[in-house]
Amino acid sequence: MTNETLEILLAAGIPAAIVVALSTLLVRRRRRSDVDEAPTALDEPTLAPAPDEAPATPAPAPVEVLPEEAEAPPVLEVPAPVAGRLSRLRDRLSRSGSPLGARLLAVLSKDHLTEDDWDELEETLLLADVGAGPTGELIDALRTRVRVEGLKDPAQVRALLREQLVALVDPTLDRSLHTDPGTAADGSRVPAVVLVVGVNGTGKTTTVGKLARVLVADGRTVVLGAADTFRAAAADQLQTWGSRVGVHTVRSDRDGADPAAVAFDAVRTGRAEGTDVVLVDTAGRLQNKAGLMDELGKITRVITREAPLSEVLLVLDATTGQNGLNQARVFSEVAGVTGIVLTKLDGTAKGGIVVAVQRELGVPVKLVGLGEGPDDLAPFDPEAFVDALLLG
Ligand SMILES: Nc1nc2c(ncn2[C@@H]2O[C@H](COP(=O)(O)OP(=O)(O)O)[C@@H](O)[C@H]2O)c(=O)[nH]1
Ligand SMILES: [Mg+2]
Repeated sequence: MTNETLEILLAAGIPAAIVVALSTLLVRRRRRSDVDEAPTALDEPTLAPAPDEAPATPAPAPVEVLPEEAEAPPVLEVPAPVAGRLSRLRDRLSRSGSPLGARLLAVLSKDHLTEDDWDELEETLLLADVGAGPTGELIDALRTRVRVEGLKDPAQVRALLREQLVALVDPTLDRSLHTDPGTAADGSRVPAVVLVVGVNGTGKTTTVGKLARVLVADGRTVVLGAADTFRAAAADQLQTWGSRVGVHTVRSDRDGADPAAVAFDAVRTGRAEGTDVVLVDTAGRLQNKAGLMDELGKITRVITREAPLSEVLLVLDATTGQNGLNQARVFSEVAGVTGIVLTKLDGTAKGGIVVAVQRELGVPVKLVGLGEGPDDLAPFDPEAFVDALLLG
């Protein structure tokens, strides 16, 4: 029950006690509908309406009298802590073939490095999607250091390679995710708004779901916006993620609704409810640049009428290499990307894409996807990443 309704009822002479009783009852009913709608597994999306669309009258009561516990809020999952998640990458990389770092180390550990060895190092870096420019820089730096200092024991080789790879990934970039609520022009509090964009299938919805969990674990309140209105299944998928951690999804009840309208609704809901963060999931149809520009442009325009955008995260599938980079370029030109989420890093031995994409777009990788599990999203950290590449 909103304050406005409360005022109207009070003005109509309805005693405050009755109003309060009524609103308590409504809150209870809403909780009950949450319980009923909570799906049990990821692959069992619910078609039930979002809690806010729940009918004012509850469904007919079951014959059996529900025990008192049925009134309790749904059992929510407790997301795993975020710290240390990137270390899981090590195991996953070792499962996906010989990782970049191990191959580099094998060559560098030779007693005497020939020109062929340097060529092999260069080739290894290029094959791992590091990109021509950064590869050249790394080879030059390594050659200089090897010439000046010589390389004696394996620990020294490893330390040198680690240092050079960390420098290449660039530890100076600001990788923090901006999710603090802000202030509107009129001085009122507005939620942080995170818009998630990228090509279809890269892992946007999954990332929004995982990110919601991270934020909830951090004590934030979150609203999800299902602005991929192309398929109802997309909104179901998002809603399922949200409901597992008690997060509400704003969605449209029909396919093909205006994504900008849903995004706007989500942000307005977040603002009205005093939510900390609104995460907006989008469709990734890359029909053509003009169409994409129209759609994303409209979404950003309507969102910023309610609250400024805190982050525009571009989701990129690490397994798609150069092709992914080309797509990323289009999105970054259209959407003003502030951070990259590199997904499916568990499925590739080519960690070099981190370097290439940052150089290409001039935007830091902020998060990485390490698997399909609900807590397989980690904040990106150059040192932990390089350590995973070097397997120890
Ligand atoms: N292995 C792996 N799979 C992922 C990761 N992120 C997403 N996926 C999978 O990629 C597929 C597409 O994800 P989805 O979020 O629906 O992509 P969207 O179309 O961009 O929203 C799903 O099967 C996800 O489980 C990841 O980090 N690792
Ligand atoms: Mg999706």
